[in-house]
Amino acid sequence: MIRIFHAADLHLDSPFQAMGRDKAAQRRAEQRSMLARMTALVRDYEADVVLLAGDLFDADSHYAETARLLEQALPAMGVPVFIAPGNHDWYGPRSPWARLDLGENVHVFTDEAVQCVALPELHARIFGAAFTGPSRQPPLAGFAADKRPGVTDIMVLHGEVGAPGSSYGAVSEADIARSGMDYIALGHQHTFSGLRKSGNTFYAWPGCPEGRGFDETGEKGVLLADVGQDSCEAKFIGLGGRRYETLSVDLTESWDHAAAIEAAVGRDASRDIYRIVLTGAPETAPDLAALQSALEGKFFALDLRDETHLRRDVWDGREALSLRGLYLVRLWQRYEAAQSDDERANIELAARYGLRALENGEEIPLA
Ligand SMILES: [Mn+2]
Repeated sequence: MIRIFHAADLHLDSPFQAMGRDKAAQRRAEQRSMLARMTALVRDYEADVVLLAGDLFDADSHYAETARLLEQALPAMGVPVFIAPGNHDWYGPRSPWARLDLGENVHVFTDEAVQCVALPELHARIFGAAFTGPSRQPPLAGFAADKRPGVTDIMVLHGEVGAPGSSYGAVSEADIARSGMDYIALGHQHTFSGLRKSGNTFYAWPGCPEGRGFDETGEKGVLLADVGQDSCEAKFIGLGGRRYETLSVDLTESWDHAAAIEAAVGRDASRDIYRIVLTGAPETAPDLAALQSALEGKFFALDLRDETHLRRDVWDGREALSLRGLYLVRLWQRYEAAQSDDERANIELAARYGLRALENGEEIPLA
């Protein structure tokens, strides 16, 4: 039985453009701190081998701090570490992988073809391949290992499963079944796959160990897999980083919009990054600026979106002989003539902003 620590898609030094400069720098520092947490986990769980399945860097340039921490963290793991460069951190003579001083225990696969490293003390072989450019041909096309009795075969690979024709190293279930591997440690897709099996080969991808955007929501982490010949037990371990979450909150019945949002979140989100979409037909339009400041401190970052609709009765005042009435009459005519829901929603938005401008005597900036 071999105990594997399997992580992928760290995307260190991501730009975090949506956050503003200070928070983006803070997020990059937090990404770097994942390395020390991973080293601690490798040691705590007494892993035999570490497999890092590509896209450790977000791009081919990186900050000096990141290189230094990687050069410390990987040797400190104290066991063999295998890296299969991906489409974001592909191997080339001038890539970070060729420049870093990673230590004796670290093996970086540098070839597009599958290579093999024997670990006789573990009765195991570690196979792997690299991206050597931003895309690549299917890495396992036609590949089958020559099996040896009593030897556990494990592979680390960056590639896309279930997407025939993908230029990111397409891997099919038939490729996996034919490979002869006992376990394939994959990377590329950012959501944990669960433990899967094709033929006699177990495989999984852990997803990214920390979210970086609203397409990477929920708990993120790494995998610990105990692999034998014909057996595999895998455990997902959350790394405890900041979480991205998206949530929609219906304000139809709500008078206190901030309270409604807090109730819908229902947990301490002060470390996390939320996108909250406001929906429904509230009596009064949500005031995004006021909500943003009322909720400051409840989230690490909050992205509020207003998709509420005006109540029909807001149109009622259009009969009155007033500026408000005249304004609503004009918009109502356009609302009735509108051809699509999108158009109607835009006209409702115009009504809402217009009414608030008329009532408050000042312009409301459009979000
Ligand atoms: Mn990738």
